[in-house]
Amino acid sequence: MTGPTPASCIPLIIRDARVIVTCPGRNFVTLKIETDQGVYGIGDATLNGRELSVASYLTDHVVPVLIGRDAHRIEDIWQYLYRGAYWRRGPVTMTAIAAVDTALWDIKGKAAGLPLYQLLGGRSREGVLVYGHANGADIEHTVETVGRYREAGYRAIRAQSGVPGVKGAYGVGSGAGKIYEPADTALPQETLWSTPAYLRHAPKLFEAIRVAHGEEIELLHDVHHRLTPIEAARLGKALEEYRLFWMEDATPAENQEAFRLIRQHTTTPLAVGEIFNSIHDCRTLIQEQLIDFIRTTVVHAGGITHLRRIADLAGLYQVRTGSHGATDLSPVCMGAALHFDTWVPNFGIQEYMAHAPETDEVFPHDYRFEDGYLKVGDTPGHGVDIDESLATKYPYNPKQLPVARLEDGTLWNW
Ligand code: CS2
Ligand code: MG
Repeated sequence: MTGPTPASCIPLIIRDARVIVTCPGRNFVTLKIETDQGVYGIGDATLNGRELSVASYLTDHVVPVLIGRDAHRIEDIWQYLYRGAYWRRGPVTMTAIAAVDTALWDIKGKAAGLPLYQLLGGRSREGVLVYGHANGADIEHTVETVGRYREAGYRAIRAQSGVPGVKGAYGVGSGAGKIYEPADTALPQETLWSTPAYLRHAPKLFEAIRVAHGEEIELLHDVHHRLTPIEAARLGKALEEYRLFWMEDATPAENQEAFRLIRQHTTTPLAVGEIFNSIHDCRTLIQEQLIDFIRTTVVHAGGITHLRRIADLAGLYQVRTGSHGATDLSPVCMGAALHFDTWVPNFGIQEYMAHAPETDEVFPHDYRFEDGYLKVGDTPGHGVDIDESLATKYPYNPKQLPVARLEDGTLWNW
């Protein structure tokens, strides 16, 4: 039986794609894809501190092969950019692919008149549980900041505090929405790290938070790759009585097997994955159930199309999602992530740091915070746009992520 082709199946030919680099508070790279029917989509392509590499990868190598293709063919275009490039994986390539993929899902949603979560399989929950960042110069300050997040309605809070004697320890910087890692300096800032001081300090921080705020609030902590596996095991054990929701990036995870050792020693839940860009980075971690939460995100792990594959693998092993959502991921990534989170069956939690007001103005969006949850709107696509003329008012401003050194000068994991 044949009949007229439904409007939503008519090919949407890509006639233009361009990269927009802007710095409304911090640097963001956005890909905008336009079709011959006037429908357009946008995708986040921001790789903090390496922004221009992705911009060039897109402009020089991806945009030329997109023109003339049917924007509806998301899977085929994904495979074309991944397999077709021969050089697979890596943060630059996968961020570029993610930007295309996110923009194409946005276009498909707009063409169908449906919000993205509907295309993925519909709503699995009413709201997306998020955690905010309580950073403090010392324990007292962090305890106070946790209180402010509770008052604002957060049900889950990540707590970090300065470590006595360790100047510039990770995660302790300026307030909400501000840039807290990159600096305007020509060379990266050199920060100090002392594992013994940190290991003495961290359990005291969580003891003080539980005493002040009770048992109900969910607490998270980011170790930011700073420990060896046996040190991570020790910290996990020491934190067990404070019942963390998770301990994040306890040790670098290039060697996935390292987590076997941590896992043997502690029941503190483990989260990993913000710097992963492919399912192969987390295969062992997931299949051996060495982690509880996988933190890969839309922008750095190949877009919705690839993130879905990672989440499905994780689901087989009761590993839940917990996507990265720091302010260096643009509102475009956040919007797409929230649609994903609204659908994904094995959802865990979503990281959320409010963006600076000027960022929100450049990227108008329809998601909103309510009572500890983020909620997506029903705008077709992912619900985030870019104000291109406003974006031009904030030119690119090169910034550097810091590095860390031990007290004797040895370069360490940041
Ligand atoms: C962090 C990030 O949010 C997190 O968990 O680890 O802030 C990370 O340092 C930045 O996103 C790096 O770009
Ligand atoms: Mg982290």
